[in-house]
Amino acid sequence: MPKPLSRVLLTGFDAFGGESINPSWEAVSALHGARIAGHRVITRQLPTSFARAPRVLCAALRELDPAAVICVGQAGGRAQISLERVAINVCDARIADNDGAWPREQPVIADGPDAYFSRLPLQACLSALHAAAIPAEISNSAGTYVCNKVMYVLLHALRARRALHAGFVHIPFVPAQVLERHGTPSLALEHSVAALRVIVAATLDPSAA
Ligand code: PCA
Repeated sequence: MPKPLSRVLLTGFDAFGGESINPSWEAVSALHGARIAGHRVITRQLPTSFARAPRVLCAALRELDPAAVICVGQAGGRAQISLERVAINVCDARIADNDGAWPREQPVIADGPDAYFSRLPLQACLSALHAAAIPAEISNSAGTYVCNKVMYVLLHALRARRALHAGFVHIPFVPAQVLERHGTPSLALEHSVAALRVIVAATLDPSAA
């Protein structure tokens, strides 16, 4: 029997904030089962819930023992693929989450460090995205909503596993979400899917970027 491929875990979120879709899940699920840089992509959907998303993520980490983890979320209003540099130890919601929770000025983990830096090769990812003509930037804030919490919990959970690549990527709205939002940027889903492919490849094999 051939050895099964190492796994890379991609997560996306369910819809929130009155939207009927979340492009992060649309983009991530399009890659389920794909083989990239000698790894098999496994996907999981996280609920846009401060309480439940970390539980689903940590259960997936235990179950799958992935070689790399990239969590993906929607950042409505942003024009580019955002490679998040840092997660901070704050939950401060602007709107209720999908469970009706609305935390203000709370730590993600009491007594946790102020912040965790991404463990993705951000510059290699950025260069590879630009080489593929995909608009992308390094972002210095993942916000203070569920995505920031998920990124913080991910990096906290893996803090002793230094060899493992892990981080967070925000993607823009898709065009169908901005039909009546004059001036709000969007990016076609196929570009976000292509971006995730590029990011996974550059992460698993930075020399190829
Ligand atoms: N984006 C939100 C949470 C879920 C998602 O897709 C955020 O940026 O926190």
